[in-house]
Amino acid sequence: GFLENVINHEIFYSGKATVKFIPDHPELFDIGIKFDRGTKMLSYLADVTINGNPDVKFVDRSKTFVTPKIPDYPKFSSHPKGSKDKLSELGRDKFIEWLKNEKEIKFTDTTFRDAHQSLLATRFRTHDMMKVAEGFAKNHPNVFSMEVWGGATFDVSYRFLKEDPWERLRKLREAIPNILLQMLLRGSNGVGYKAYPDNLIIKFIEESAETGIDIFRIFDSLNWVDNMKTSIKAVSERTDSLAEAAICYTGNVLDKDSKYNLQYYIDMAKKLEDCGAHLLAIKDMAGLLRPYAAEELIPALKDAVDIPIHLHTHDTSSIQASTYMKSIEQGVDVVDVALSSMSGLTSQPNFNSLVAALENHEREPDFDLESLNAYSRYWEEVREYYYPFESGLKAGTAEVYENEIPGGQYSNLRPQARALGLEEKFEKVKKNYAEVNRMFGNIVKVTPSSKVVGDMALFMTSNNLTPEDVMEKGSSISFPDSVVSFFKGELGQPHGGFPDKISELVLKNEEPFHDRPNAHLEPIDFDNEFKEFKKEFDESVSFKEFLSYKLYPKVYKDYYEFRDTYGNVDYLPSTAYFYGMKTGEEILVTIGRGKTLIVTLLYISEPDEKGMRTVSFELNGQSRKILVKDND
Ligand code: 3PY
Ligand code: ZN
Repeated sequence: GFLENVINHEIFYSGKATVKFIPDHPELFDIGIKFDRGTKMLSYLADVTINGNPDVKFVDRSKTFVTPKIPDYPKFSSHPKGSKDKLSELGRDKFIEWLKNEKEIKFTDTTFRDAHQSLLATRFRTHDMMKVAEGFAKNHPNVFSMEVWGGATFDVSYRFLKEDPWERLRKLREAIPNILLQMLLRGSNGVGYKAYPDNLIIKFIEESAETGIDIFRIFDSLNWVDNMKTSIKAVSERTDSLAEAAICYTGNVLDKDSKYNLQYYIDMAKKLEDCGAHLLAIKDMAGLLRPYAAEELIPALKDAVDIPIHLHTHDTSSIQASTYMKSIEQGVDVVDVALSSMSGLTSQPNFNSLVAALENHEREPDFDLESLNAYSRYWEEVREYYYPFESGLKAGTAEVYENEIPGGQYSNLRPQARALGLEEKFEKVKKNYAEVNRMFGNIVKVTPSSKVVGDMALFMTSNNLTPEDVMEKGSSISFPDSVVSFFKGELGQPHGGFPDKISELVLKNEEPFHDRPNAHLEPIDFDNEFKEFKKEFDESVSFKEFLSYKLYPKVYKDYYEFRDTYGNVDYLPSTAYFYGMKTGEEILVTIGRGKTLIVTLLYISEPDEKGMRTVSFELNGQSRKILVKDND
């Protein structure tokens, strides 16, 4: 309001304001005044320096950071040709033929998506990716694809990083024009945790392809193919991108009594091929595909379908590199890996080490290991910025065969447990996770079905409930929302159906449905709703942002308000974004081509009687002062 306009006004703060200051400056009365970019940015820096970033629950004051070294690359020469060029040249069908005929094993690098989703609760910022994106693409054009988008990155960008994920994709596409960019799409659940109207999913796919996605990895959290068809069809009919349909792997395919046996995977693979998938993915989200199981599964699937096979796993057990070796021997076409320093444990197997392990192998890939190691070192140093988000898992664990917790969920489950005061009972939470899975009929567990199981496990742990308690007293238990929604059929139908008794206990008198959840949702009236959206926000918001709003109304609105107050924080270095600045510290903020701001934090005053502190900066040589309330 008025007072803020006065105190933040340059003239007022420079001490040059005279009695004529207010009458001479009518804009001070414009309480809707939009501060300029610089002031907004300084307001953010002042606020995060004084009050911290609300997303950072613990700050280690003794922590120091080194400046990550960006590997050299040819800045002025064009990108060498890569898989993206190949796809453009050959078109989809011939590209697929080419891939199947390649002897060399292909690698998808997940460093920009699943690796940090699974190790650091999805917190990597675009800023840190952009420093190496172009160089990596130029130095490593042999990468088959880079998984850079989708999964949890979409909402986490808005929610915690205050970044526009579309902008991330646009920038990455620009920096990486030669390598296929890949995203993870949760079928009818889009990049969300529930079903959305079909026409929203279709539009989302179109816009994603237009912004830069070449491969859509599409899965359903219950392996229910009906939930995947709309997406596969949309990719194949409305874009030039590749539809990679995924089978989520669960249990142990060697266990002949399991309902997820070899025949189950063969049948599903055939169905997906019939839907028009260009590639088949085996999505082993918890890292349960054991080496000798892969040795059976891969050739069986190669026999069953004609499309290339792309294998994805998480190294939670620490043995998954051997699963890859077995799979490579059995003719798998592509495997997912992450650069060394972002690999292992709940992330993907180690890219660099696999390259070394395959030296002189008949399927040896062609990578410069020294250069890969340099990129790994970059991420090793950058990873330090994200220390509050480390999962705490220190070594591989065979417990995962019992609890089957997906890698991406693991790094989130502990903070969730902590937030509920259950950190001491984390062992119990994991045990309950397995109990809930049994109670619910042994379902596929991956976002969002994994969230249902996780919510129930946390619920049982905090209420000290055993499975027997739940079965006995269930009629008087009010189950978590996600659990009720699951039993209603809102995520789709699990293989083998819902177990009767627990369904009745959860649903009480509600009727479940058995058809597609999306069939129960009103299609979106894009013309009218987009108009209304612009009215509510402002005329300049894009259609893509409207889609974001339809996927995550509250998250988008919060992000919009944040941006309105603080402007674009993407430009800030991650240290400043998460921890603010130290007195005397200078940072460079590049806000556009050739446009760099130099910001120095000069001093912070003691709080006045109202708790307000004055934070003094120098911005490109000019002194600027920001008043912030100290919330302590
Ligand atoms: C996601 O859906 O975000 C996943 O990574 C599932 O494995
Ligand atoms: Zn994964």
